[in-house]
Amino acid sequence: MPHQITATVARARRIMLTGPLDLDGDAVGAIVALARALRRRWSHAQVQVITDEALPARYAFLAGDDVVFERPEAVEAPFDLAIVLDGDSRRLGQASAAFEAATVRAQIDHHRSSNPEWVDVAFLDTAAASTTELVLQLLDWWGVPLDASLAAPIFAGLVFDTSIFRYRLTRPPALRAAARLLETGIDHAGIVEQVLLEQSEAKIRLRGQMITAIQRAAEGRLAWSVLPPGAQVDADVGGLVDDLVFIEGVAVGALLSERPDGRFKISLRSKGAVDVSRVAQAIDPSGGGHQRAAGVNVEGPVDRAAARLLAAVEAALAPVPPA
Ligand SMILES: [Mn+2]
Repeated sequence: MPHQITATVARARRIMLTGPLDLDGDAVGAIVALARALRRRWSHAQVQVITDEALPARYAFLAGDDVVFERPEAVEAPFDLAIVLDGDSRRLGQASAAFEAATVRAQIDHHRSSNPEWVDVAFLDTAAASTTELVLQLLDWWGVPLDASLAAPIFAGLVFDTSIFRYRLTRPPALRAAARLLETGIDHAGIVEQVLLEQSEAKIRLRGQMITAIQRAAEGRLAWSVLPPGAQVDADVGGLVDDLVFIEGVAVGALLSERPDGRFKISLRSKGAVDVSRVAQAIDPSGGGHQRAAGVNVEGPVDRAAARLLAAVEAALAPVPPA
């Protein structure tokens, strides 16, 4: 609840903000907006952003010079409070030690798979379109005036997670929030271009390879593909899987890509009939996400990863036997 996290924040002097592996537009936007808001509301607080990976270049314009994403080596002493935004505390990579060492551990998130029992203080709302929407609620709760430096990262998270207000989790509060954000004068079209539309040539070519390698399974209701080895290193693969689920007759789209550590990331999308956050967890308990968008990392080789994917999707698509 907002009042619980507010009381926790007000008591803390040294605060760590972090996000899960594979930082996306919502995680970065939420971290940046919250860091700025905390410094304005509680000027005595020292806010440090600690993440496993460096800030992805695509989002550098959101962070500016004032919000620095530091690696876990930069941590000198335990924090009074550590807050994970937009994901669960078990996916922090090397930032995990600093998170766990904090006196109080908190989470602000909208994922269905998050469990408030994993942290001391949780502000979770699965109805929120983005974690940045929850950060906006906190700003209002704290009386921090909304300006363009706060509105831009909040808007970035909102457009990233709704894919520019297309997904079903776009509800009236998200659109009302968007109107308020635009009233601050942010360059909303520019943010959409930088966060979502602009892509590297490598990614466009990768999309071609993914499309060429499409396979169908589960009586055609699953469309899946595998990216060539090393693709994750060469190009940001986020969003490619969307192309697979919007093939006619397909219920679930899945994309396998090899991670730098040799494991495979399985990205899942659903048109709605299948809850892919459950499919992800059926593949491996570490998986999770949303009903229509989820993911899980599994061991290779690729044939074994694909077999686990196909088994889980076929089970999810199987008709329920009559009672
Ligand atoms: Mn999110």
